[in-house]
Amino acid sequence: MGIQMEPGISVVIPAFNEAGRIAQVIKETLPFASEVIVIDDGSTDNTAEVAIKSGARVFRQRRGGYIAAIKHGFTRTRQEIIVTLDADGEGDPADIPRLVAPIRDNVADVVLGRRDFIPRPSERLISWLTGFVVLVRDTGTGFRALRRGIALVLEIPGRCICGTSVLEYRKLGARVVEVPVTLRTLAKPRRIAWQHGLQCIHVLKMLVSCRRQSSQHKDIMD
Ligand SMILES: Nc1nc2c(ncn2[C@@H]2O[C@H](COP(=O)(O)OP(=O)(O)OP(=O)(O)O)[C@@H](O)[C@H]2O)c(=O)[nH]1
Ligand SMILES: [Mg+2]
Repeated sequence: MGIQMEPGISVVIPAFNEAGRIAQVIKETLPFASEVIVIDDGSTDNTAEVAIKSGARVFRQRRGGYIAAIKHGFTRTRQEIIVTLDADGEGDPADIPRLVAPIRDNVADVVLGRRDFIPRPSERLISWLTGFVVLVRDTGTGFRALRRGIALVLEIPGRCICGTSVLEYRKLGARVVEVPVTLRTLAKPRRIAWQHGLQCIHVLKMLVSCRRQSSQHKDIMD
């Protein structure tokens, strides 16, 4: 019998104008990954050059935003477990082994890095809304591990990943767990998430369709 190999890890880092921070993030990530993939989302600084020099596989795209960047990254991966990590250094790559452990132990298909403090009230509101169907406290985290097979079929509707992504995992029947992760304080102002107003509407629409689906399912079972 051959030796059973542990599945490898592809880390996908979406990056928009992160030349000042990306080198450190890649350096800290490499020891925990089989490959580090950076999607440069139309940066106007030298994010891509810095990322290449730091040892990442880099792909450039026209500015498409966070969701387009991670979805592009998923298609470039070569390993069975994918981790997404923000390029601004807020997540600590040293948490990657704890994040992938539930997938390796086959108790989860998606693992969300739950931040000890969820910064925006709008994110807390969205997680409260989705809490009616999925028990996840932090639905807006950018630090997650997921099976490649799931990542490649995700649509992620909406303006951002908050709320809608967890509802989609549920729709796909994925086992989702949360693992606490460390949030590092950054010396940059927090972006105002204007898109969360519209995101609430997307989340509400998905919640309604989830409820409809589960009541249809109940009818069939009755
Ligand atoms: N803001 C922004 N970030 C992008 C875009 N495309 C990719 N990114 C990357 O997506 C990640 C998350 O973006 P952030 O601006 O840190 O989002 P956030 O963590 O919700 O916002 P902050 O709380 O301000 O850090 C970072 O790695 C960005 O470099 C884009 O179009 N806009
Ligand atoms: Mg950030």
